[in-house]
Amino acid sequence: MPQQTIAPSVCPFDCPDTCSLNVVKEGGKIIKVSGNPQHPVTKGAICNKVRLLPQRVYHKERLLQPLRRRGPKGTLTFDPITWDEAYAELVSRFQSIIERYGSEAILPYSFYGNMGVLNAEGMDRRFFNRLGASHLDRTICNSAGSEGFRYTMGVNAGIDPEETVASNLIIIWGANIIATNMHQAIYADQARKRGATIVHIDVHQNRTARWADWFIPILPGTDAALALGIMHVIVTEDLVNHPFITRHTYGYEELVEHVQTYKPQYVSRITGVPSDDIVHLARLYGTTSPSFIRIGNGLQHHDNGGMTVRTITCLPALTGQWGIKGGGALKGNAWYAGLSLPALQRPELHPNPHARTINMNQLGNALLNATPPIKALFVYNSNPALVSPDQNKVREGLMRDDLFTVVHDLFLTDTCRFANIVLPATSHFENRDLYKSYWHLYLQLHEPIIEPLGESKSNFTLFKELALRMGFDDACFQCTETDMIREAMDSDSPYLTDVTYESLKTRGWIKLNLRHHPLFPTHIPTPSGKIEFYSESLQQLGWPPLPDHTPLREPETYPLQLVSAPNHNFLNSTFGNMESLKHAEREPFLAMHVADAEKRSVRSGDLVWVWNDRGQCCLRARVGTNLLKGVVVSQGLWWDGGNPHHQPINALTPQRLSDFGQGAAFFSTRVDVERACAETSVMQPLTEGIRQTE
Ligand SMILES: Nc1nc2c(c(=O)[nH]1)N[C@H]1C(S)=C(S)[C@@H](COP(=O)(O)OP(=O)(O)OC[C@H]3O[C@@H](n4cnc5c(=O)[nH]c(N)nc54)[C@H](O)[C@@H]3O)O[C@H]1N2
Ligand SMILES: Nc1nc2c(c(=O)[nH]1)N[C@H]1C(S)=C(S)[C@@H](COP(=O)(O)OP(=O)(O)OC[C@H]3O[C@@H](n4cnc5c(=O)[nH]c(N)nc54)[C@H](O)[C@@H]3O)O[C@H]1N2
Ligand code: SF4
Ligand SMILES: [Mo]
Repeated sequence: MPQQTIAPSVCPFDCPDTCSLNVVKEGGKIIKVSGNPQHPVTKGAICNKVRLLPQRVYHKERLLQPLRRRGPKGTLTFDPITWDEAYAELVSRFQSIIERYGSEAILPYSFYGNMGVLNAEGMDRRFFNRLGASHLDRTICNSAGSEGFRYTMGVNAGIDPEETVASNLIIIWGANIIATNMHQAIYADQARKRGATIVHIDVHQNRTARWADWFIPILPGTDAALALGIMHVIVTEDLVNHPFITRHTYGYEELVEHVQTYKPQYVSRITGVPSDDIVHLARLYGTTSPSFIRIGNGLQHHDNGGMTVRTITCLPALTGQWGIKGGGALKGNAWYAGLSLPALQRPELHPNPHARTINMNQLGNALLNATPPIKALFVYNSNPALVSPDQNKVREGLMRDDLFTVVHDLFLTDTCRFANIVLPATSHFENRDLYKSYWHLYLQLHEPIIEPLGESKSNFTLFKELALRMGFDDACFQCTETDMIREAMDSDSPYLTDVTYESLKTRGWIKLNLRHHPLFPTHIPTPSGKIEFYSESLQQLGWPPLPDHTPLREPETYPLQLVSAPNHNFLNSTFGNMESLKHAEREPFLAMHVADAEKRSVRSGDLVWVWNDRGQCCLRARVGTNLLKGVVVSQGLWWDGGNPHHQPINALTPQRLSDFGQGAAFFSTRVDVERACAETSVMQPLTEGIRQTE
């Protein structure tokens, strides 16, 4: 029997849990991936999709060599080329674009398809800074809510999730954690065994709703009103913690005055939540300690997402939760890692301090209308032809013949259909990297487990080699991965004291040291040094200084509100090409309320067109009562593989930006729905669409 070895690894995907993995190798190949039982958070449990990683790494469609476009854009007609040829073409195209249009005509487009610090935000940033490219504002995911949280707490950082086993009330608010943060659900289950109650507030009765003790369905974009209604009851019934408020908060008197109008009946009309439920929830929250709110990303993919998160973030202070084990809130914890971004990314290499910034949520407009025009787009760690809003604009832009597009990925994604050059990327198993989590508090080191497959290269290697080919002789392009990890860790963050590269290398992971500098509730980094119910910073910017509810901005031309959430078995669009996981999700669907379906003669199982001015999409109706009237929900970013009859779900979503943080407003979309004729087939990739040559 061939010898088996086990190597430690880290899950690289854009998921809060950042699990520690055990990888079994046999004959030099990875044959099994499981959760590391030793890791304090992972404790041996991982999701199904990552257990299937061996299938993804050795997938027959994995890209193994560079490709150059032969046929028209929109098709997957490519010829293989060598890396030398690919580099030569990139260098000559970039140089001639810079000569004719200036370096800002080149735009990187990336996100966190791989969360490794070096491969997601390291050597690439150095390269594009040195090149003088346009900056990309990477705001597609969490920027609105992070900024909202900051206005209340001074920083976007919450409690240690390991402590939530001690909570007696857990509110999962706008997060589908059974799918998107499974270890938070495991902690909540442990708390529940001790008697804790789990409440889930969402627009859709999804897996998390079915697992929770109490599911509260709500109309999209109205959660700030619900939070203000809870405050109204808590204040009126004097369930507040006065000593805490006096010592640690700013603006309580103004808040009390402000929430007078948010009476349960008024809030009920806005939110669709019955007033009895509002009162019950408020009393539960007002009388249970420690209580914990897990603030999800669903809340902030709205026009009013920043203010919504700011408003919810005010709740724990009212009952004095901060500082009690298991009390408080958590939206994201990436801030604690405190890595040195300037050392990693070297912003001073950029020749133009005033270079323009393009918001990634407005890629469509940028490709079509930016002046001076974007002439080259370099995509890596992302799949904009599925994930960016207003897809028809994005794709019209990507179809431009005068746009030179390079895509670096492991697979021929939908974005590759628009590429001039496609470059093969390694999987994270083939890389050395450093991982932080945006939820738990462990830094983890990753050593390569297998050699790069075929001719694939990591982002780190690609951008380092490309820099040398461009003639960039700066020392920072000579460094090794280990050098770069050390540079990133060389920071004065109090949470990194005692965390050295050597200690990480010996142990594999290290917990950030929160005890060295506890924030809550005594070191709140707001301007007032207190938790701010009243924010003068917001006032100076022309926003309401107090937490507030504002209606969504999408004109009411179309009657239904569409929320296009992620699904359980994909990770954004990653894994959308794996048959077993597609099979588990069955097909793209649209959940709709019976009343809305009856009005349109739609029955469960019918195909429906979902449309608005931006586009149209064909989905399978699932009719029921698991969401409120007037709301429709889809799940997953499905590959469309160039099927000319169908558009992806993001064909419907707007390029509008959220109130704070210039974030995406995916879920503030309005649509109408109509039964499709029987011959229409639901969006499914054409199988030939994912072959290398047609
Ligand atoms: N399995 C899986 N895991 C993932 C991902 C994935 O695609 N699949 N994606 C990863 C990424 S990048 C992220 S950002 C996170 C996201 O994970 P979460 O933080 O869970 O956020 P979302 O899944 O975007 O949305 C959460 C929920 O918000 C609900 N929602 C939408 N609008 C509203 C609203 O106005 N009010 C309320 N109360 N609820 C609303 C949606 O129905 C959805 O169930 O998950 C990560 N993990
Ligand atoms: N309608 C709607 N749209 C959404 C969302 C939603 O909920 N609804 N969610 C939004 C959110 S929160 C996010 S974060 C974005 C996510 O959007 P993206 O960041 O684009 O995420 P993915 O779709 O997973 O695409 C990541 C790509 O990176 C590739 N990749 C993985 N590792 C590497 C590597 O090491 N090197 C290179 N070069 N490539 C690699 C993967 O193969 C994959 O094709 O989508 C957003 N879009
Ligand atoms: S995707 Fe999330 S839950 Fe699954 S293994 Fe990775 S970090 Fe863990
Ligand atoms: Mo995200």
